[in-house]
Amino acid sequence: KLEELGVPFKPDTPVKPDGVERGLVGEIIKRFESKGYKLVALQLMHPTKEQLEEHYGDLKTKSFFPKLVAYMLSGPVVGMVWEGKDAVKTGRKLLGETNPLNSAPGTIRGDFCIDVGKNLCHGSDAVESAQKEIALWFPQGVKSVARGLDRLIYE
Ligand code: FUP
Repeated sequence: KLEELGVPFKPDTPVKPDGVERGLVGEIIKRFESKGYKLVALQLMHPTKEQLEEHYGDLKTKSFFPKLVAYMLSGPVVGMVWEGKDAVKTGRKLLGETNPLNSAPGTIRGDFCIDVGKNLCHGSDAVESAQKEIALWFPQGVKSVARGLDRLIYE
């Protein structure tokens, strides 16, 4: 298991269309780098409707789902995979709460947005979802940099 190997990681589509449009990609990367995480994959992407329906599959029945998909299709996103100690849980702390109005100043959402429907970034909510999301957004695989492990962590 990856966790037993000490390879915790965090993936996804971290920077959403408004973050790219507003020029906040560098700021978001900087916060993860400054905290001490290692960037192991980075890609500007134009997500398809099918990818988004899979990514947000558990939200399909929610009233905001069509708006969410339309927002995510409104421009390119920047997918990233970050690696390091407790990256999933701590990464979500760096992002802030889903609703930016509940996000503390000092978090990405707390500092840069006010609208739940435009909350700048995504972070996987568990290691298991991270693995699924890495497979979805980085089907080519992602190479780990931790502990000199020279291998693909997801193929
Ligand atoms: P998160 O785990 O923080 O990404 O939050 P969710 O999986 O609950 O929601 C995914 C996305 O749906 C959020 F980033 C924003 C959107 N959303 C809304 O637009 N309205 C809501 O009431 C809740 C979520």
